Amino acid sequence: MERRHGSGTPLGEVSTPGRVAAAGEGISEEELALAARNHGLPLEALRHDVTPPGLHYLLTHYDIPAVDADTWRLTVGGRVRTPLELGLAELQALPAVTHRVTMECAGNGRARLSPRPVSQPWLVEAVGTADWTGVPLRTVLARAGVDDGAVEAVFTGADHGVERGVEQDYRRSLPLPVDADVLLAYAMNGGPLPPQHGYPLRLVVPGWYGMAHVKWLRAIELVDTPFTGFQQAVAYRFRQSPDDPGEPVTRIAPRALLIPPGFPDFMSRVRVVHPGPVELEGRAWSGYGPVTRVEVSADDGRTWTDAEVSPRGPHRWGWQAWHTTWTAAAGRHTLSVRATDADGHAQPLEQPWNRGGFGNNLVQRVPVLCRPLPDTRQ
Ligand SMILES: Nc1nc2c(c(=O)[nH]1)N[C@H]1C(S)=C(S)[C@@H](COP(=O)(O)O)O[C@H]1N2
Ligand SMILES: [Mo]
Repeated sequence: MERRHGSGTPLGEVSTPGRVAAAGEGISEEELALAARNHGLPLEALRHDVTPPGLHYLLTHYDIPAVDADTWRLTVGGRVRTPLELGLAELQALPAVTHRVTMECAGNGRARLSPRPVSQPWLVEAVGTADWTGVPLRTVLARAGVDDGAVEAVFTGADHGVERGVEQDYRRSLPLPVDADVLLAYAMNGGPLPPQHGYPLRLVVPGWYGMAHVKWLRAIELVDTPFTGFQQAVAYRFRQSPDDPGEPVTRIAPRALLIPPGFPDFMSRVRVVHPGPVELEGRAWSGYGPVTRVEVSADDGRTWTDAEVSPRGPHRWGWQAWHTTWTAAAGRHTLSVRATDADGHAQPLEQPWNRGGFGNNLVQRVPVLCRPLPDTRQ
């Protein structure tokens, strides 16, 4: 029988299957527990070009592992000519690069799907932008000398858990050759990686959804057949049914987000503005290329006007700012925003559904109440 509101999973019953919520089923205590650990970006923090420490979204499947950087080593093995074992100081002695990268969880938007896939219940806030510093993965692979037969690199984190009955280290692969901008990052925004973001080393795969950016990286293995581990072949696939092999989740679909204007009502978080011009601004990004168009609607998607979009500038993988002015009239409104990228990918008004709730880039809708200037100030 499917357990709906379970708290206190009996010992031995840790093979919680992937499932979809029943019609009208609320967020369970288990989903709430995940949401309390894995926080999103407060949307007002979209105002920062680089997300300040602590405001970047966070997603950790298991526990943040205890890693002692003095004894920690990165091993590079499998189909290589020279297996390597590198300490942090050795990695830091190699030529470093910094990339500004917007990272987004593949499950962002999941809680808005109907029926709702039961997992970390993101609305739209699972995103952040950081300056990641480290060594290009290619530099380290070149040192190890990749065998001709190698087709993928498999990345293993130091964290361990059980997921749908499968006990595992968090592990993901990338096809070879890897993009030049893929990084082994040991610094975030100029400082050491915080524990929750992968200290002492993580993979950064610009343009790809978060699951590819393996945190607490401890091993890289070159393999001659495609990796079929849980996070690759079972999780993170666009499937319609449990037995559908599905397509792998890879690059970030375009999305624009609006910094909710005005001020919020505490409980509902409905925005309140006063009549007159209201500056609307936010960020937009896509893992396929620059965002070329951002449109805003103040009538729940019936009519759209173009916003001004900043060019991407030197940061190929970072989000772009956009802004426009809206003249608010008294009453209730729904603001929406949508992005289109240079490849022609755009955000849907009706989201195609998939079982894992991945890549849901449905347009954001922000209810706004425009009320006359207040009669009382508390
Ligand atoms: N080792 C390890 N790496 C991981 C994860 C994890 O649970 N373990 N979560 C992944 C997922 S699903 C996402 S969205 C990103 C989140 O990165 P952040 O917490 O630094 O924002 O890390 C990815 N890398
Ligand atoms: Mo994620």
